[in-house]
Amino acid sequence: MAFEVPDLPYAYDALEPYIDETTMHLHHDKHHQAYVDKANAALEGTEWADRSVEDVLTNLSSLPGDKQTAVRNNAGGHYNHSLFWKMMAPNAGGDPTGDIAAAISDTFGSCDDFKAQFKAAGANRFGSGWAWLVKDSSGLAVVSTPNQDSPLSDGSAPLLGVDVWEHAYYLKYQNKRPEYLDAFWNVVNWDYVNELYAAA
Ligand code: MN3
Repeated sequence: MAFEVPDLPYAYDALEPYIDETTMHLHHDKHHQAYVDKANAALEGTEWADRSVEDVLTNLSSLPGDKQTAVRNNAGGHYNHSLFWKMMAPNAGGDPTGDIAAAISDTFGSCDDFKAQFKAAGANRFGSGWAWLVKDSSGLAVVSTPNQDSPLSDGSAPLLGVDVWEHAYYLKYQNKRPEYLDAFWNVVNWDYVNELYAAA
């Protein structure tokens, strides 16, 4: 089945004032839809057309050579954004909870040290991309990916990600990406991060 943009799990204005309603409309309805449309177009007629997005992204090098870039960018965009909507929630945010809280403290020393590292990964990503908390074979790590590359394609399980493409923040924060990254902590859905951590 072709990929589809999932509905937002909350209203478009639910993340105000941290993430504005206009950005959510454009980001979800236009940007995410474009990734879905282009991923479907790239996969159409190939044996990968009915595979899950996770399957496609973990096997990029097995795809037809002339499809790999389009799929990396657009199936990656679909997957990353599908996670991103669920990684945020209204009436959420604050410090980590549950098992991930202990794992973060063990790995990074403290929640504040983790937040500083995650923010730096997002602020220092040159151009467009993402900052992530991932689980790989050695444990938790903060990484950054360019464009729409997914941690999945590097063999890591994404647990929390923040989109630092300008389309994610420019209407409200203009050039102040670090302010957007600070605001992001107010909408992090730690329940979902814990779900991903348990499944990783
Ligand atoms: Mn985006």
